[in-house]
Amino acid sequence: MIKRLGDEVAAALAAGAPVVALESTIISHGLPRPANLTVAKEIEEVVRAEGAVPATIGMIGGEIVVGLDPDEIGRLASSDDVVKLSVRDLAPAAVAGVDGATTVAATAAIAVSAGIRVFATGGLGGVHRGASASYDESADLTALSRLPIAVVCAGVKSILDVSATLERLETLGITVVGYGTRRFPGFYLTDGGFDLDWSVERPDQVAGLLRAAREQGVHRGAVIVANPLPIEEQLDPALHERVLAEGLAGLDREGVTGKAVTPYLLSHFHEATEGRSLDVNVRIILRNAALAARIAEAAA
Ligand code: PSU
Ligand code: MN
Repeated sequence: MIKRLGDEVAAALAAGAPVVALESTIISHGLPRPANLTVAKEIEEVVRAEGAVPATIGMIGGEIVVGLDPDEIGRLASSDDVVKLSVRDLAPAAVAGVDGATTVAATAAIAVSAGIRVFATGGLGGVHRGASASYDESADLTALSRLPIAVVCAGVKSILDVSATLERLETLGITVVGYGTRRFPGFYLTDGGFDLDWSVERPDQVAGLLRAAREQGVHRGAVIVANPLPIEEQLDPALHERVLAEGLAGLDREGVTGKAVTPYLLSHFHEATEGRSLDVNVRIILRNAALAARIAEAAA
């Protein structure tokens, strides 16, 4: 098949029960082994504990799967041959018959095509530092400008140009609401340094916002629900600044470009902080998964 729903996801969608889409690139390219597999399972458990059905999305042997089973998740977590797939890669990857992990862009596009309206991830892709020369801006942004889905994330990683990313989110007409805050979160850091125009306090308000957008029938882009870490759980800002500077210098020195940039910087953080950034990353993902499940329930 070209696209297949897992049994549980198919049943939940047919019944109008809450479903949360989850991406697979964080599993294959965003987190180090073997923590990646443990975390992938924990994310699903958190979604279930909140009463929703998890739909981890990826590609197995060229087939898009919405609701990977545990064996398939294990395959994406442990093989060296998993290809990072954005939206434009999906058709060639199907023809090549590869195993692939979907980015935020591809996961959101597949989720919407399957009728899923809530998605949890760690942090979005965005505008990279130096993008005015390199043009390196994640396809996550343009994809989300066209997709009616709520994306729960902790903002965009501080490895990016956060200010430029916020400008592009505005230009592309992507709604951004802070969850319990009017400050845009900085992924590892609670506060990314910029104000937001809107905030919500409860999951049912996000559900109401999605309903309003549907009933208005005007805005067709995504709603980013920016969920910050509590301040006591953030990465130490001084450590963060030092490790980031080293990572950016490493990119230059080793000539890393294109879709290798995000995985390179993430793994640098995990190594250079001796796992502290990994712990923070995992907390972010689990908190976002729990919130997404509550939103999905309120919207169901
Ligand atoms: N944020 C994370 N970990 C990740 C990513 C984002 O905390 O692994 C992944 C997501 O899948 C996102 C992708 O869609 O990186 C963006 O990559 P690029 O910049 O190449 O578009
Ligand atoms: Mn890129």
